Amino acid sequence: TLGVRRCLRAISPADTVLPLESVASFREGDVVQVDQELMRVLAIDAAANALQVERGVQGTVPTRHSDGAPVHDPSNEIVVERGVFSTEPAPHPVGTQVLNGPIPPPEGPLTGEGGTPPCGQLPPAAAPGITPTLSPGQPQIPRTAQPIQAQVVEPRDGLIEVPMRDNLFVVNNLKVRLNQSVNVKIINEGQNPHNLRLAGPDGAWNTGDDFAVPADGSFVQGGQEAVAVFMPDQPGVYVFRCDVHPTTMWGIVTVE
Ligand SMILES: [Cu+2]
Repeated sequence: TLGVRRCLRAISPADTVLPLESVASFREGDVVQVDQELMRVLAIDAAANALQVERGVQGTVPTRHSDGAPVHDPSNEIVVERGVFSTEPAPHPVGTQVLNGPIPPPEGPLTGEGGTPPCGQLPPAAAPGITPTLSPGQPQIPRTAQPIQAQVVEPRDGLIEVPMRDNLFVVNNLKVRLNQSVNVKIINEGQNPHNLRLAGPDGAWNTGDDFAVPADGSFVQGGQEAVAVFMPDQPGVYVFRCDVHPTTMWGIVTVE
């Protein structure tokens, strides 16, 4: 290890002078370590390359040290055995971080959602998509929901088509004209049952102002489709979801 100097002769417990290869890296007042013993440097004899030391400081005990024992300043140097735990000694560039492992896990949940990624994992990527400004009182889109797409889908010839898979709306940013009825067709391309429900202007699910496809509140089985007529009579930005998958399948309808 760089900076470690070796004793040039064996040191008895009573010795207070350490003859070294070099004293260049030591200063008066340093606490140095030799084996398990700590010593305080009282004076430095540069001409003789020797340290005058107080033995057995900081609760350690003066002991015998063999010829060649390493002397180092534990405040900024460590003596290491290289290549332990079946690893190989390797060169390390200047600036390499030296960690005192194992690294304890961070506080809190290990899901990564709170900004603290689990060991070895990157934080979750920011979800693509937009953050819509919903009309007041609309249900909050859960964090687990599919992203709201930037791509806006409008009716063609009075029909808006919403394909669905397991478990997402293939398009989920819809836009319709105020006071203009539109056929909303959901096409279940998946295996699971799905539907599409707006909470409506009151923001509450399963109330009289809901709009749902199928309109009778049932679900569309895999491979099936359903249509209902939507008559938007209040402008705003409304959420919709699938009642079967209320944590993931969400979208918005803008009425203007
Ligand atoms: Cu669903």
